[in-house]
Amino acid sequence: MARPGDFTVHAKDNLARRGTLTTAHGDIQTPIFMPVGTQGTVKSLTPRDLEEMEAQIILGNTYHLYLRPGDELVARRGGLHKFANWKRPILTDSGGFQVFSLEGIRKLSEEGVEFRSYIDGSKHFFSPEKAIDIQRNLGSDIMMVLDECVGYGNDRAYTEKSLEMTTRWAKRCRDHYPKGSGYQLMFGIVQGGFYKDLRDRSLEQLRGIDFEGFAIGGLSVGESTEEMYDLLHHITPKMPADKPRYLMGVGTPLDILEGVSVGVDMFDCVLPSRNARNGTLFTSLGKVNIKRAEYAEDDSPLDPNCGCYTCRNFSKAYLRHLYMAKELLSYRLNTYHNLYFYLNLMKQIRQAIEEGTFRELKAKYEAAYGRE
Ligand code: PRF
Ligand code: ZN
Repeated sequence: MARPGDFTVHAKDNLARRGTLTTAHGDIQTPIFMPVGTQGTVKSLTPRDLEEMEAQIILGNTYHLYLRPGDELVARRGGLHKFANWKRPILTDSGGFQVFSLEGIRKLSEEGVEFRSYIDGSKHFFSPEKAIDIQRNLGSDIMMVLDECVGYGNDRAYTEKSLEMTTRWAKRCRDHYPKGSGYQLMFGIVQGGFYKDLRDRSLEQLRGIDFEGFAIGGLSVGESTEEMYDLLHHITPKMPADKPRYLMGVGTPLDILEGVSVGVDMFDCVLPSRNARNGTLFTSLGKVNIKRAEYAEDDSPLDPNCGCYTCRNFSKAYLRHLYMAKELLSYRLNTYHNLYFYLNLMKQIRQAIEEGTFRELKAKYEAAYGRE
């Protein structure tokens, strides 16, 4: 019987891996994309929708759920799975990104980070231990350590100091919840900005701490695609081969294919759901901006090759109308399609790795999406 934290790689196609990660709420087939449910909901969708499109795991945010409705309130309701009626795995981000990117930080110290609520401006403090306590109250299957996501353009001295602190914080998180304390897994996060030797150092330090998986943080923070790919190619193959690798907050369909090609197993990003609400839709033939006038009387489906509820039942003309009228159904149908598209991309990726045809699949999407 597999136990939470077990990770098996079944097949490889060059560096791309096809694996299974076991959690307390079921197995995850990798490579996988995790829809983002920041506030305990993937915006506009029900758990039934997500199950129907075969979402295997969703993401929740420590930062948001701590501020509202409060992690203790969620714990009293039996945890996030029960509260949100989501029975499959959940990964929670630590707040390390939201605190640093969304709001004015008050004070960053060895002890932790003081920040102001984006809701009412009140002061709060996250230590590494506090970030874990909150994630224990939420009851996620995978907890992330508290890290500092270093923004693009920081100098070497700052980045070096920051990564050393992120390592100490990672150690404190693991010490606060040693391996085997419960069903929840804990992933470390590699930082180090765009300095390859600092990334190496971050990875070496984290490797010495017993995590069930490793994430790459601090990418997609304003750098060019070339810089991101260069770093991904450098660091991913060096990460422990027997543990899942998670690229945080990335990305476009091409970014995901690039990540998989160097050995990434897990992804999350707001792109498909956020773009859906802006009317930008991902299709097998490339991006479609549904608000364009050319679709006003277009009776064809959004994507002729898509089997989702939206594409099977509605025309581009109707989707454009809903968008222009700002109807609630626009958000829902568009989100359903975009997430279905991403999950279907991952399914194709898993199959291609098993069949040894990943290169061909990647080339096909590069043709449809063009390399920027
Ligand atoms: N750290 C954490 N969450 C994240 C990131 C990070 O660096 C990123 C960077 N793209 C997205 N989400 N904790
Ligand atoms: Zn569709």
